[in-house]
Amino acid sequence: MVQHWWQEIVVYQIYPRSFNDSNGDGIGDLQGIIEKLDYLKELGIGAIWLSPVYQSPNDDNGYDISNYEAIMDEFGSMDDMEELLAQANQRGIKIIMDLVVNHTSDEHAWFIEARKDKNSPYRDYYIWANPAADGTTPNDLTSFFSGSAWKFDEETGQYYLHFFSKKQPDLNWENEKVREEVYHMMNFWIDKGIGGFRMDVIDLIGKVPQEKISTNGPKLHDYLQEMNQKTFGKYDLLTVGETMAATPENAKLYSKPERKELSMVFQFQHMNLDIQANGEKWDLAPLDVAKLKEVLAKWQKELGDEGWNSLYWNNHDQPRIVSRWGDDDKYRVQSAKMLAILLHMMKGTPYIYQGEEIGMTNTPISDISEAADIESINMYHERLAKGYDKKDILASINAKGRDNARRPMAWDSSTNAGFTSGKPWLALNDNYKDINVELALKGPNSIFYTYQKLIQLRKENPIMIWGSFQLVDTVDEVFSYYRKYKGQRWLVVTNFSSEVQPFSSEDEMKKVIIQNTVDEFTTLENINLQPWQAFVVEVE
Ligand code: TEU
Ligand code: CA
Repeated sequence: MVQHWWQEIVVYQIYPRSFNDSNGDGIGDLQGIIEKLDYLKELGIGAIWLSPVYQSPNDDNGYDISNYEAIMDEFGSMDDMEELLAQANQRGIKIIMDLVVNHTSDEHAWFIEARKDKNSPYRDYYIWANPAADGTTPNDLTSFFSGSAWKFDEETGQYYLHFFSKKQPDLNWENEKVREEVYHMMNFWIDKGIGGFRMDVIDLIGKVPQEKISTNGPKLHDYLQEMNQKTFGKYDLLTVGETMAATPENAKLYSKPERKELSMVFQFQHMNLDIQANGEKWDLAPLDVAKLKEVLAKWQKELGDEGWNSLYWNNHDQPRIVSRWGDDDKYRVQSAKMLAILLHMMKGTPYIYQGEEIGMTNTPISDISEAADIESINMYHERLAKGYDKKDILASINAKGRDNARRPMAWDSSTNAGFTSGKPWLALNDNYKDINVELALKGPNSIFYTYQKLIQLRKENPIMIWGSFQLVDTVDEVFSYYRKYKGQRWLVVTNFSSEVQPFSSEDEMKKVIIQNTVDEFTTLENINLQPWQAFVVEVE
C-alpha cells in the first residue's frame, strides 16, 4: 500500500460564514480564518476543508456557485484567498477546496445564456425536458430540498432539472464541454497550490434523469477516471467524494489506488441509522448502537486494505454529534471525549468539524422564523401543507436541521462569543458563555485537549494509521475494538451509553494510551464502565 500524506493527517472543516468575522459585518470571512490559523496549528490538524468560498447568491450558502474563479464578496478577495493559502502552507496546513460541480447557481453565466435560447451553445450544459403530455413535469423526480426536481422555464417552455434548490440547476455531465470547463477550473485551483478537493454530491454526476437514475449512474466512474487523469492525478492531492449512496462494496471502486479515481469518500450509512425505516432524515428514530458497530466495523473491514476510509461524525449538514448521539447535558464533556476517542482510533482519515473540538451543541428553535437553512424551511412548509403537526416538524428540525452546525463558532465569552463585533448572520447558541475556545484552552481537561492528544498520538504511533481493525464482542452499548500493527496491540473500549456497562478482557495491559476518566487500571477483567467512559490501552 503506497503511503500518502492524507492518510496520516487529521482534516478540520471550516464553514467560513460561521467561523470568524474580521470586519464586523456579522459574516465570517477569509481574513477571519487567517486570524485563527495559529489556533488550528495548536490543535495539530494537517489540512483545512473549506466549504465553498466562490461567488454565490447564497441560496444554499455557497453551494450555488455563480463564478468558480472568483471569491464571494462577503468572504473577501482573491488576494485574501492567496494569503490564506500562503499562511496555511507556512504552518504546514493544506487547503482542501469544496468542488461543487453537480450543479451551478442559476446566476452562473452559463445558465443565464442557456435559458435564453434553445439553440444557445450553453443550452446543453444543463438538463432540459419538455412537459409531459398532460403538461406537468417530465417525471416524478423529487428535489432533496422538497418538491419536484423540475422547474418550468417560461422563456423557452421547457423544464430544467435541479436536485437541490430551484436556483441550483444540475449540470449535464454527458456534455464533454461541461467536463472540459470543470477540469479547466480545477486546474486553475490546483495551480494555486491547494491540497485537494472535497467533491460535493459527486455520485450524482452520472445521473440519467430520463430513466430516473440519480446516484451511481452508468458513466460515474468513467467521469471520475477522466477527471483524475485530466487534473489532480498528476499530483498527490487529497480527493474526498461526498457519496450519499456509497456502500462498502462500491466505495472500493472510488478509493482502490489502481483505479486512479479518488483518495476516499464520505459515506452516509452510519449517518442514516437514526431514521425510521423507509423514512426521510426528519423521521426520527433512536440510534441502535449495535447497528452502528455493525456498520462501522463493516466499513473498516471492507476498505481495510483495498481502499481508504474517511472518519466523521459532523459536518455542515449534520447536527452536532454530542447532542445527537452523546449527552449534551450531564455528560457533555465525557461523552464528547468518548465520541472523539472512538472515531479517531479507527483506521482512516478523521475529519473534525468546527466547534466539534470544544463540544458545541445543537441550538433548538421554537419558530421557523429562527431557521436560516433552505432545506429546513422548505421541509417545514411541505410537511405543514401535508398536515404534519407543527410541534413534530420543529422537533425534527431541532434534531436534524443543518442550522445546528452553522451557528457561529464560540471563541470566548464576550458579546457574540468574539465571532463578530456586528450582528451575527445567524444567532449564536446562548450557551457560548460556558462553551467556547478560550475556556477550552484554559481547562487542562477540556475536550480540546483530548482532540489535540489524539492528533499527537496519530503523529507518533503508526499503529493508529496502518494497524488492522478487529471488533471485540461485547454487550450492545459497549463499542470495543483492537488495532494491531507489527506485534503491537491496542485495545479501544468505549461505553456508548449513559448507564454503567460491563466489560471484561483477559488481555494483560501494558499501559494506558488515552482515557476520558482518571481511572487507574491494574486489570481489564470484570470492569464496570462508567457512563460514556472511554479508554485505550496497549496490551500484550
Ligand atoms: O449535500 C448533499 C446532501 O447529501 C445533503 O442534501 C444532505 O444529504 C442533507 O443536507 C443532509 O441533511 C451537499 C452539501 O454538503 C450541502 O450543504 C448542499 O446543500 C448540497 O450538497 C447541494 O450542494
Ligand atoms: Ca465579515
